[in-house]
Amino acid sequence: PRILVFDSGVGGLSIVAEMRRHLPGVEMIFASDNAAFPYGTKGEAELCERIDIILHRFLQIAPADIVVVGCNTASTLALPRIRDQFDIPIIGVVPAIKPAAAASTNKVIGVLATPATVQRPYTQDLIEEFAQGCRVILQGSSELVHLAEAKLRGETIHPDRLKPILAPLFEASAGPQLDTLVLACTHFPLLKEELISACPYPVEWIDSGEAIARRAAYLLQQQQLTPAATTCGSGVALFSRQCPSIEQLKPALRNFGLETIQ
Ligand code: DGN
Repeated sequence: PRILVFDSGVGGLSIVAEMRRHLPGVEMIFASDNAAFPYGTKGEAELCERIDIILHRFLQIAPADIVVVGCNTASTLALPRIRDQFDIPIIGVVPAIKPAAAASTNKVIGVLATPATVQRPYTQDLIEEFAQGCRVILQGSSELVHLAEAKLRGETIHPDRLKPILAPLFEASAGPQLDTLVLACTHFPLLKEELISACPYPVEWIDSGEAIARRAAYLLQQQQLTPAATTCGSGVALFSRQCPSIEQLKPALRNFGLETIQ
């Protein structure tokens, strides 16, 4: 079986990593719309139009059994219309607010995402539906997306660079402290070590990766596409634009088991 994970940048790789861990025998296609990076700052109409065009193109090159929209910014906006257009299962990655609300002892959670995701009605609906009785502190950052991209191109990211981004989540206020943080952008788990070091005290970190891999496993089983349990599946990275910085990404892509780069 073959799963295509789609994002505008390297964020989709955090999802590829979870797929590799849970479904080692599956062939992975990482499809990056790097020509339109970053999605987090695009207008809604422009983004919807772009996703329609590029997903069709990627699926023409690499037909897949399942598509994962490995981007919270795109999923919280365009999932219904993507599902309308394709007759294969589409898995969206959306903020893991429900498990975070359940895990939080103090009932104070933080959501770290792109500025677009924190503003989406979809995110507000998740909070209303699943975080009743919780204080939810939202923080949008595009800079973290760029820092994750830089890290995967080989740059060292000092945790001090992340401290000002995290600071608003931990600003003192009356009442209990934040104890759970949702990584609601697929780029951010790629910076988890640095984020842990930059945090003023230990918190519980929650992202959507594992749940997405479990959902994919279930859907494959339903289609009776069981991956070989022992063999290691191959991997391909597709880019919508060829550019020199892909060279810098190659070592990281290989670490995610993506050997062929097109
Ligand atoms: N990785 C995307 C997300 O999960 O929202 C953000 C990528 C971007 O283009 N900003």
